[in-house]
Amino acid sequence: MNTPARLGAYAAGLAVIFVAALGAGTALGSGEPPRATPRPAHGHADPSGPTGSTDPTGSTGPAPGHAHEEASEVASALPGLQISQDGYTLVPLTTTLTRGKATGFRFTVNGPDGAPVTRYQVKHEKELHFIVVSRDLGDFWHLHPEEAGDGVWSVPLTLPDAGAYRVFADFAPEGGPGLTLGADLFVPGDYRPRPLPPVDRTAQVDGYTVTLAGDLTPGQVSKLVFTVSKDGKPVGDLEPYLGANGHLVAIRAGDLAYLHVHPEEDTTAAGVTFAASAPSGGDYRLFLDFKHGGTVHTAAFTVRATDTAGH
Ligand SMILES: [Cu+2]
Repeated sequence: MNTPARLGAYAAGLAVIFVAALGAGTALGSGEPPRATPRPAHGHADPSGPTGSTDPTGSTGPAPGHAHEEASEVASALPGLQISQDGYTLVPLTTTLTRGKATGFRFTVNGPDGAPVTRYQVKHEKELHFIVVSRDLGDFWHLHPEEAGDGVWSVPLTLPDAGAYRVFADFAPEGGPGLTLGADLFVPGDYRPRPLPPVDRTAQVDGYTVTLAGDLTPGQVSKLVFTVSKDGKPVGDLEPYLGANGHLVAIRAGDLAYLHVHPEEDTTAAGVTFAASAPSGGDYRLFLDFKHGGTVHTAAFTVRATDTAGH
């Protein structure tokens, strides 16, 4: 193998860990081969997973027309860090918003031919998932823009504070790879970044208490189990949201690498289980969306991935 090819293979290997780990959770011991776009073994649970989006495998290998860029191939192993990948580019029509002002935020995803993509695969009930976080990870929104035609996506967006924000478009074009592309937005004003909240296994949101069991371990798949309770009792009737009992996005502190995680099948009525790993040690902010009482709630946790495996 020449050097670029080896780098590509290395990246693909990383990608496998990432996908198996953070992907839909099936991969525990499945020994799936790396090039599993579209989704591996995960059968019906959600063949669609925007996990597809965390699935860089389609891109890290010798994707046509990209094999010459070994550096970008390696970088593409971590979703969300790039504004353009595999010929697809996220194009915000605005990047500066006014603090506190409702905006019809619009963007396109331009394809290899330079034109906006108009045809997408449905993943987790949607063609495109749009995540917005403040770069200090203090704010999080999981939105579903509408494609108004001509490939222009639009979503109401109000950014409450000055600062820098990261947006992620998580999608798979028809016939193309699952991708998560990221771009920065800015809100002028007096910026007061907040420190990352401390590591905590319990989160309070809207009167619910959500507890987390399990650890994020670099390079190793393990289970994260979230249990939702209210007034001291487990909530026994979580409602389906995006085709599952819950939806988890994990973002690495420091560079906002993006992991879109989906539940395992041993999810129970009061909780949700995910199979997860981390691409590295360090702190991650986990945002769990769950639906109850007809409303989607988001519980957020800071989790530290530490390498306990001695490698
Ligand atoms: Cu979504």
